[in-house]
Amino acid sequence: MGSYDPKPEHRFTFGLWTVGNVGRDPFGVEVRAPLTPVEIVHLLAEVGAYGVNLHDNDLIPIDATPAERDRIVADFKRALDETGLVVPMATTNLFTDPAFKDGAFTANDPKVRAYALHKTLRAIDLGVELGAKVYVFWGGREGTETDSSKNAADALKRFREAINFLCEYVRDQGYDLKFALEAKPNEPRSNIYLPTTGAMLGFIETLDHPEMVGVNPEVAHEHMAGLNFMHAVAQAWDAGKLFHIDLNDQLFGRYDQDFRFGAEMIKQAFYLVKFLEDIGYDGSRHFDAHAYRTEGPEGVKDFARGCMRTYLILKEKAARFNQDAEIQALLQEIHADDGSFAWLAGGYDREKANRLKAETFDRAALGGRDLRYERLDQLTIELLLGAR
Ligand code: GCO
Ligand code: MN
Ligand code: MN
Repeated sequence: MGSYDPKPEHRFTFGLWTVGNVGRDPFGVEVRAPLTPVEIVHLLAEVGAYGVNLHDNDLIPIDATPAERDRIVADFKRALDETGLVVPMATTNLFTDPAFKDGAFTANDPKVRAYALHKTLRAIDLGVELGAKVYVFWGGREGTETDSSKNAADALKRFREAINFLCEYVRDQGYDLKFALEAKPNEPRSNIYLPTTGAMLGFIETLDHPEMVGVNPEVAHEHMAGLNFMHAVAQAWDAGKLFHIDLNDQLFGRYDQDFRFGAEMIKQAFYLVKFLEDIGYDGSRHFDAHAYRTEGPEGVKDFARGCMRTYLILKEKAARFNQDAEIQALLQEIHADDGSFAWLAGGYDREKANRLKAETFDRAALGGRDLRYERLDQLTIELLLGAR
């Protein structure tokens, strides 16, 4: 058994807004005292994180003067130097201020759209100044309650124009920065545009610089839509677009929970970690979650340590799965191939099509094969439960 101690090479990161969450919800006020960004950096260093991510306004209040901004950034950089923490990702808060109540890049008011671009240009500068290499776009309010208010195709066009503009800005500045689009189906809007990672992947191909833009899939967001998160991640990886990932947990059909990674759907979390480790994903493992509202300062640390520890335990389980003789023998049997159709590989040609049409298939034999997936799944469960 491993030590499960987080190390920099594990690339565990947290947002300022995650461990800094004060426990406000639609029904209740804050239950925890706010921490300053500098305090959060020290907390994350204490629990063993590698990096800290931020929205512009997690660090700099929206109404700060230029002098206040410079002092805050200097203090923050000093805390990073003292602790060795890095800032791999940055993003823009385009959802808290009432100016964004109808969205940001897709808002009906052109002045709001211009303000959203203005705010994002400045936030990109800040992110780059702090060393970020990935810039996330989560369109929390890019949507509708009533579809009478906005044409959905116009909204997509506006969103595309904004991302194109920002890509050109990054190129013009010579920044080493990639964009990662984060989908969410609802909350805080009733309907958010581009609601799933798959939708984002389709949208990216319509941009002027698709090579600069990937996705930031989040466990909770795909679960809110009742989808298999690992499958979404696999599609993003297959497309070369897995630029970042938001880890947390969420039951299907509930409110936006943002629970500790692996807190609820442990089997799904296992397949996800196994996938990321098997493919050698080398980006941040970012926890976009927060402690239960019942917790105080110690509970917040329990939460943060728990996210990383569960990831590492599941990583060890994935290695055991890959080494388990019985599981591997079953998989070999399941994936057995007598090579009789090897000639079909390598794409289409007319001769292959004709040969295939002339083949006869023993459907009874195909359907009669026992697949042993029950046994395989039970072995997986026993491995997860520590019984093997
Ligand atoms: C949410 C989102 C956000 C974003 C964050 C970074 O459900 O609120 O997951 O936490 O990830 O704004 O873009
Ligand atoms: Mn979320
Ligand atoms: Mn997120």
